[in-house]
Amino acid sequence: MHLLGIFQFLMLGLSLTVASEKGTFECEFRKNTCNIVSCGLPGRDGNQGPKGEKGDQGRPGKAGPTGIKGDLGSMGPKGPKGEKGEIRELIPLKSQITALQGEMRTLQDLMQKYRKVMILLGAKTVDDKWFAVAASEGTFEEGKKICSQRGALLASPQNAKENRALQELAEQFNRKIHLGMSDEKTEGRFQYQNGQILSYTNWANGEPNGGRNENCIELYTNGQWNDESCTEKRLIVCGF
Ligand code: MAN
Ligand code: CA
Repeated sequence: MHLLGIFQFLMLGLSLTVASEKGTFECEFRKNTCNIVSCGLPGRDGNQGPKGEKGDQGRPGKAGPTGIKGDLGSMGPKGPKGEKGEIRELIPLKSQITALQGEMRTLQDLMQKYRKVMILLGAKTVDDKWFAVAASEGTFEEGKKICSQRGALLASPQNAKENRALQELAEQFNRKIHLGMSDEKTEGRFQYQNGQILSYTNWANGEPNGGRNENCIELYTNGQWNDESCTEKRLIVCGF
């Protein structure tokens, strides 16, 4: 009984020592080494807490594939009025035109001189046609040959203007001219060398009157025509 008393005394001392540690040790003890005897069974889990706040925005994802082309947009509004064109760009063009005009005048003067010399030599221009004296005399056949050798045809006036030019040559040389038309193929049916019927005539009064004896045409110095013999020798004028 004496030993039991000593043991109880020691246990009481130990209890008092533990209690004097301001409870700190006891709390630590309970936290770390809690057991059935000193703390009891753990309680049930608590209820689910309230929903948390919305998180921060995540990083943007990768770019998606290229989309299909959109429709054409509507026309935009009218733009502002442009500035006045650059007149300076026209300056070189103007000087070029002036230079060309000068060259044209020179050429025109030159043409005038050629025309005068040609007339002197027995040539005349009518629009785009040229007439030139090729021989002082020759028959119809000789005349056709001479002109053909020069790449031309015996003169065949096809309008009053051309006829007037030939008349001037006849006057200048004071000779009648063999024209390039005849009715050798068909009597009374005068035609050009290419076979076409005459589109212009300038017969003198009463002409043609020679029938089968006069199948060619001569041009008088007054410009009128007479049917005459193809073998007569006349001034030969070629048409180019
Ligand atoms: C006169 C006229 C013409 C005729 C010639 C022939 O001038 O009768 O019609 O062609 O003579 O030389
Ligand atoms: Ca005649």
